[in-house]
Amino acid sequence: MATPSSNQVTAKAHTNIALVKYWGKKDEDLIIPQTGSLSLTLDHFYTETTVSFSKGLKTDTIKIDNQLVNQKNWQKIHSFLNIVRKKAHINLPAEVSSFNHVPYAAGLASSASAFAALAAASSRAAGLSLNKKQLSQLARRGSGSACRSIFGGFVEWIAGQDDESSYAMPLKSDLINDIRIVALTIKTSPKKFSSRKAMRLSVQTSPYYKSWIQLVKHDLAAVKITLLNNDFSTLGHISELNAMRMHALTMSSDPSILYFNEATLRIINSVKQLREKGIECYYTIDAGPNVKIICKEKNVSIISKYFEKIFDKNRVIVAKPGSGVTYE
Ligand code: 2P0
Repeated sequence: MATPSSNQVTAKAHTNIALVKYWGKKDEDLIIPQTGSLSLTLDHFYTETTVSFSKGLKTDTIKIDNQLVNQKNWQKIHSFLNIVRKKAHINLPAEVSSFNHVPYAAGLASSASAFAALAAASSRAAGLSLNKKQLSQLARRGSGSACRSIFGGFVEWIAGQDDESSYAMPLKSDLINDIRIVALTIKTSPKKFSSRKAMRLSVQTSPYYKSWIQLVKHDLAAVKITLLNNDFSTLGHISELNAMRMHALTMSSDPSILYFNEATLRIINSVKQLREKGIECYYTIDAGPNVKIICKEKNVSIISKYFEKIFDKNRVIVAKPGSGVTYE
């Protein structure tokens, strides 16, 4: 049995961008996805979280960026901490303080880095000593994409069918040295449909959902081959198509959800124009209007400058591959 501990532990985790997307669960409670997915962890965006368990508290005290969280977020994090307490056989309230270095407007899921950092800090503070696979399984319970942020670089989330068999693992590829993400942050208002709600609607109402399951099997296998062969062009091509097909699911669900806005379409067309000019780049889009451009290091400067002319300079953020979860 783990020893109850009031030791304060701080962990840091980076966010990730999916190249083959996770979109839909087969178990809502355990967060078991319908399909596997594949991502790249990014260096620029991260969450740092400090956790201690203490007899001196009446209930969990949770702050994000120095502010007490609202009831909805408190409940979500409290439920996650209950999983940790159960595993560690402790019954002490926690003090959690988290800082997000993920610009809200970047449209990069802070829930991935947030739950990866919380899983690492809370489990260790509770006296558990989990390996990275176990941390990935635990982070998944907070937010699906968080299981991938335990690891750095390219990461595959193996869908599995239960708590034990659903986890992420790192994938090796020399492409890691050269791949870059240019994130274009074009939107600041909160989205109407959370990913969680939107993916549930897609599973329940999109007539194309069954095809998506087959498609992802194909895309995952194909992307893993591109990683082995250092084939950036095919990796970019598949990532771009996979993103558009995920959006076809949201558009074809009832109610129909369109995450794109005018700026999104403008950037999509710009990426195509850049490609026609011989500057190799591809786009991917998550559950929001922001676009992330996948390119090689040698083209970062020309792509950044191109978009800095259209948007503000501070809306163009260049990210490199990032590391997995670390402790301070
Ligand atoms: C992904 N997204 O693979 C996909 C692509 C957004 C678009 O994972 O319900 O916050 O907490 O498991 O992980 C965002 O969804 O959803 C996401 P939950 P999560 O990155």
